[in-house]
Amino acid sequence: MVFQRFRRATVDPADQQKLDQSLSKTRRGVLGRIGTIFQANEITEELWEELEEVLIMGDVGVDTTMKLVAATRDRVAQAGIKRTDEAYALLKEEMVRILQADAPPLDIDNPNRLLTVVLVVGVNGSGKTTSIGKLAHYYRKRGRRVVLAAADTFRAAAIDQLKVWGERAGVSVISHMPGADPGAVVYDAIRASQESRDADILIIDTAGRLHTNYNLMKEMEKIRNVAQRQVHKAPHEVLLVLDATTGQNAITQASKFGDSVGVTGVILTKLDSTAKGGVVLAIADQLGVPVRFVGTGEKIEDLAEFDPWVFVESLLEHE
Ligand SMILES: Nc1nc2c(ncn2[C@@H]2O[C@H](COP(=O)(O)OP(=O)(O)O)[C@@H](O)[C@H]2O)c(=O)[nH]1
Ligand SMILES: [Mg+2]
Repeated sequence: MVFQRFRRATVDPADQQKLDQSLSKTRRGVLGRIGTIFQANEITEELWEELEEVLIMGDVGVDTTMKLVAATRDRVAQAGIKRTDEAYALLKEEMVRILQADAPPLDIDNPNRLLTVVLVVGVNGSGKTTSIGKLAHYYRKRGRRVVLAAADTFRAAAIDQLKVWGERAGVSVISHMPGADPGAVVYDAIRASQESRDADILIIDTAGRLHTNYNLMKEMEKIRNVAQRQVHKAPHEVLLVLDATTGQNAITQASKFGDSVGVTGVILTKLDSTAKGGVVLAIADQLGVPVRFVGTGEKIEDLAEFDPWVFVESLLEHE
């Protein structure tokens, strides 16, 4: 049995390379030992225990590790597999499955829709604004017309920061004064996208923290509602930005947003500066939504489309 070296045709080779490079720290960390574990001569109880230990230390998390190892062991037993290389191939397949390889494509490329609305949420410092700048550049390069909405009105600096990214990416930014109602910003941004600016993707930046007596989730719901009233089925994607360097805390961050904002996908940032890349598996598994993009650095082009096969191959099959 050979691991399928299948890659989705849609993934840009440049993206594959960026994803691969951003995993170098993770590869050099504990997860890099998985290959060695499977170089053993036979499949023993110790092999599975060692695998569990390495996965947990590699930020895959206890629950996801248990699930992954149990699924692999079951398949090994059912198929009567005796060779470690064959068991290794099954582990990779199970990893790809956990990474939601069968998820439908990102709902941003629908040619029949006039305006696609993407809401970006996450805690402060996770990399929302930076990722939005990168996304604007990414889609613009692909011939799309992008507009950004500065709905993080909590801090003046946040609005300015988005404007800087808008300039870099060559797209317009719709903003109000600091402290303005984010719903009103979104309302204006949608109108501007539909009318004068003739855009086909609107990406909304949001706050990660508010005054203590104000509910962030309520605000997100309000933004959702404004979008929904103006554009059929908007927001079409709600992307949660998570910081990979926080490891398992990323899961806790995510649970704060919970179901209330209806997250449809994850942008995992700072994969380049952490050995905790194993958290990708925990995120996809625990949140039940696919990782769509990864941040691979601080520059505008440092964004890669996430692909489960490329991830697993890069993590485990590197020469
Ligand atoms: N190395 C690295 N740094 C990143 C990445 N994404 C964001 N950052 C940095 O993370 C910090 C916070 O980003 P920002 O976009 O302001 O986060 P926000 O508060 O969620 O909007 C900035 O210093 C960014 O340069 C990434 O993919 N890799
Ligand atoms: Mg920001």
